[in-house]
Amino acid sequence: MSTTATAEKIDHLVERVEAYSAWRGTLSAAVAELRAWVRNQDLGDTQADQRLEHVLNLLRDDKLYVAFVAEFSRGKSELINAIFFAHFGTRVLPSSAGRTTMCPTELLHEPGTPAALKLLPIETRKTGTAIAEYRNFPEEWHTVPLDVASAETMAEALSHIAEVKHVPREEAIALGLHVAEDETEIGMRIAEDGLIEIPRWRHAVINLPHPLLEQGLVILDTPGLNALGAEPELTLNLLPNAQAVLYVLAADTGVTKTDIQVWHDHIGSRQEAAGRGRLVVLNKIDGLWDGLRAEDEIDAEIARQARETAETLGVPEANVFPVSAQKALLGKIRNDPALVARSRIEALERALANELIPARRAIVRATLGGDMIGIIKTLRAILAQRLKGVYEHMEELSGLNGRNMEVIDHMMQKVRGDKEVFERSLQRFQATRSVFSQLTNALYGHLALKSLDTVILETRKNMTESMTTVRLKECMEGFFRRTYETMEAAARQAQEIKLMMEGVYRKFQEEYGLANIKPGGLSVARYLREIRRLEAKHEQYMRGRKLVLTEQQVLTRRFFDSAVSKVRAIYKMANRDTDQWLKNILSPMEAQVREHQIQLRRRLESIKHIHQASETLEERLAELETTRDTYRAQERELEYRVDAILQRLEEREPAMLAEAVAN
Ligand SMILES: Nc1nc2c(ncn2[C@@H]2O[C@H](COP(=O)(O)OP(=O)(O)OP(=O)(O)O)[C@@H](O)[C@H]2O)c(=O)[nH]1
Ligand SMILES: [Mg+2]
Repeated sequence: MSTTATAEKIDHLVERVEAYSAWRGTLSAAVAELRAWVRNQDLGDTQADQRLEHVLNLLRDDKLYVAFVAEFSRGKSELINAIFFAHFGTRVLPSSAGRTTMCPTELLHEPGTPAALKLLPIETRKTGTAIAEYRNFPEEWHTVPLDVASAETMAEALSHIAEVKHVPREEAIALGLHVAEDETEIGMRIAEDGLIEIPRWRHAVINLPHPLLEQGLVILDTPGLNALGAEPELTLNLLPNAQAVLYVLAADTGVTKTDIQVWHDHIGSRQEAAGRGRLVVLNKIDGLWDGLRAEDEIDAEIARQARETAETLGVPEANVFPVSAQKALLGKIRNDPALVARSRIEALERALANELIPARRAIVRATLGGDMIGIIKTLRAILAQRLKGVYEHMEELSGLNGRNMEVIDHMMQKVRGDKEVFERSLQRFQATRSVFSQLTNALYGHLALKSLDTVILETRKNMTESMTTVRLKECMEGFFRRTYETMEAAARQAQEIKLMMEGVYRKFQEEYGLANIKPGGLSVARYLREIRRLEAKHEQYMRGRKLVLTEQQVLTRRFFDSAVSKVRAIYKMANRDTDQWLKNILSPMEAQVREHQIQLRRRLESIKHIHQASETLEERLAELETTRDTYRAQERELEYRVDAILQRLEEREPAMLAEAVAN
């Protein structure tokens, strides 16, 4: 990239994303080292190892999502070109008057795979399978190779995103697309040939080597309202998960009725809109540069429009960014800093970086922090227990000094006795394990996908048979209610498991002085929140609506494509989290029990040796001292490594720090 003032500013976003991934990189290097060290020192168990691997996977798969949402022709694609792809020296994503982008388009980089455009045919909507699932089936996608060296051929290849096709009305309905009856209505349009114009593709993925995408940035371009409303996965999945959503308006059209509708459907309530990561872009301000008005008049006009936009949408004025995407692109391509400055794109780019990166760091910090602390606690407990064992044994042996054989004999009896007692309580522990597995079976029973599928089938049957909108609503409500109920039942069951395990832990602690570990709980709050959000979305959609029969069919379809498949995904997630939770709840116990057993055996061994006079007391004590020193060194090293990871995790972003100092 060039070193002009413009390019430096463009690099600002690149640099911040790079700094973020460098942070993530060192973090994962430190975790990987810890893992290797733990293995090497024979410190952890397979559980600790798996948990560390889990942390590493989280770090590796970490992504930053930025989505662009607007009514058609507001300049989303142009804005993406200007912010991210100006260095290609041309317009990469198709952008033109009228509807252009016809399907949601993700721009990302998959390491080790050639640049390509992948397109999922619109017909796949008939299968009721979510886009997310199709990602695992490459053969379902139409693939067009991309030649990144040639901007022209690339732009040509990408023009597929704008493709449409004409189909009979029944076909459009069968695809679950809503057909607009007249100009005022939102939906697929009737083309000149009397057929319905629909998008040719359901979803597009552009795999591209690019400095930002390589660092894990994913950009989501969406089509304007009509095509957008058709794909529930966007509303329910892709947009809510985005760290930043840029909502684009155009200065020449102002805030229209359909703009407002997009805002409500996809950005949602005022509360959500005022929250983090939601930026409003007032595009096409170059339309005001008419060459007649003075510069300060133009600025005043832009300021007025920005203020009004903020008022209309109920967002702080500071969240509204007037820009000219087209002039920004042009200025960057021509290397014209004055034009870039006038386009005001830089303020938006800075805001984007500010929304994106600190938020992402916070998420990584929160998810990882919890995991790491759990792992560290287990490792600390193991070490503490080993040390305790050594000290006790040393004390025991020191007590033997100068004693006669009889005393040693007695001592051996005692250790044998201890071992037997412990083994008996292990049997008791095994017995509790069978209770434990009964309880966990019940827990899995609540969360079983099979039972959910039965509910889904029933709901589908009832919805298909229902004749009225009211009845349809009842079916939907019933579905959500049943999912809440099972989630709540699962939570109760998990609580019971937790209480039982607490009892077991307490007992082992009291009787054998094992570390006092308090198992964490399994929270279903997250799933409930997600399901509630889904229900709210559907309620909002249904509010006050009376549907004719064909619309009811479309709605039923939509409901199954979106809400139901999302609920299923939530259940899957709950099952995975439960697996993890159950492992975590048992593993410290198992690790400690194993340690304790090993120590008892060691004690017995060394007393036996002294008894048989095959080793002197002094030799044995010296050996124990060495072992003690090793454990202490391990303890120090563990703390040192853990500190390094936790400190890294807590680190603030350099750019934010610089900004805080400057202000
Ligand atoms: N004057 C001016 N025109 C712009 C600007 N940004 C975009 N345009 C034009 O507006 C038209 C629509 O831009 P797109 O980028 O295709 O808009 P979009 O929001 O992606 O639209 P869809 O893909 O149809 O949803 C194109 O002709 C652009 O050249 C701008 O800042 N100023
Ligand atoms: Mg577009």
